[in-house]
Amino acid sequence: MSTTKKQEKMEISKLEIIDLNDNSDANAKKIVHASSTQGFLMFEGHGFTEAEIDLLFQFSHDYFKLPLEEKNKCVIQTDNAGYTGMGVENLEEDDLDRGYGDPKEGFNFANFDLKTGIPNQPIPEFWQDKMDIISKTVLKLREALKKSLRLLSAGLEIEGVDGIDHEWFVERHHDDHFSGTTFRFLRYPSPVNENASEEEKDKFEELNVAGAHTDYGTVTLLFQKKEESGLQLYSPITKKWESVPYVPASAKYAAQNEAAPLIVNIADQLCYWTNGHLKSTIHRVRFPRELLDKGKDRYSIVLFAHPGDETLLEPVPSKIIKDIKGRGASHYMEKHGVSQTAREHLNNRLGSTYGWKY
Ligand SMILES: O=C(O)CCC(=O)C(=O)O
Ligand SMILES: [Fe+2]
Repeated sequence: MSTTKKQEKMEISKLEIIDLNDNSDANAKKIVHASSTQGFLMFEGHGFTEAEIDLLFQFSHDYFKLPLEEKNKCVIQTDNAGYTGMGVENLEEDDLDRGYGDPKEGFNFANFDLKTGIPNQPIPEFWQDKMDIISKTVLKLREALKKSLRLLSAGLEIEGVDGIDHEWFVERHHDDHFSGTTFRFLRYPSPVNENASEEEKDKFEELNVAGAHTDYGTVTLLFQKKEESGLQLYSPITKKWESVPYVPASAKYAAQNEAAPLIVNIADQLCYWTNGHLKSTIHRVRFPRELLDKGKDRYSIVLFAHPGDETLLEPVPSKIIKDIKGRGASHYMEKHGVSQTAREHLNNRLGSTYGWKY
């Protein structure tokens, strides 16, 4: 492609950074504002050190290097647990029938006992001596999740018996329930080698290695490496694609040896549950030029949080939400006289005909 035809430089998204340890009303309003406008944000105060995150990425590098035959021993099952090979999953929601998948591979841990963080699935030999670290990581990500859910409950002013019910969302993401919660390692092989021509790299800069989609659960928490950006969101504010930047830890958290903020997005169930007030923002992955120039692969690690399977996705008891009619959980309730459970919503997700995303 000639340089004249080259895409204009993509905007870098400005994402709100939420301190998970700040329980002030102002911070609660801030998280709701970010979630109801951009739908993408960042969390600091998550408690992960760089060394902990590096170790997870090291596991990922080593796992994906295994022969395909080995990885296919625990291939993905209908319960969403296991190995997904190259091209198996197509996230491109506007083109689900295109007949080929995203050029990436992944490994999902799922069916968690959330009290212990232990997944109920066949565990590949490679992961067996690492399961303690996987479980601890999942539990720690869940702690961050719960802090954010308390802030969201406060910011949405969820009505309890005596005042705001800070635990409303947490109780519905309880450790005692089975849920769609999934912890996923992803590898996107570089589509070119470092010696490829500039034209070829131009072309691959426009290739979606994860197709444009929204996530299915409530909140998604993601580790993206500094030198491996590539996540892009379709901003509900600017109606343009923007890239998710790398932001280093703030002085406060750097002093506590905490790694960079987690990248977070609101997903479909929380959007639905809040009648579209919180935005399940469309996103995709494209290789950044710096990575194509090096011919290096991209890795990411993601926790998809879901409520307990039997949780009723009834309209959230908040004045802010109840005033929104004809959408999401309220719309479903008006139409059917009952609410869907989180599991039903998840299972219906792809066949859904809501006709709206925001
Ligand atoms: O790899 C990433 O950065 C994002 C992956 C993603 O959006 C997904 O798997 O749902
Ligand atoms: Fe996603």
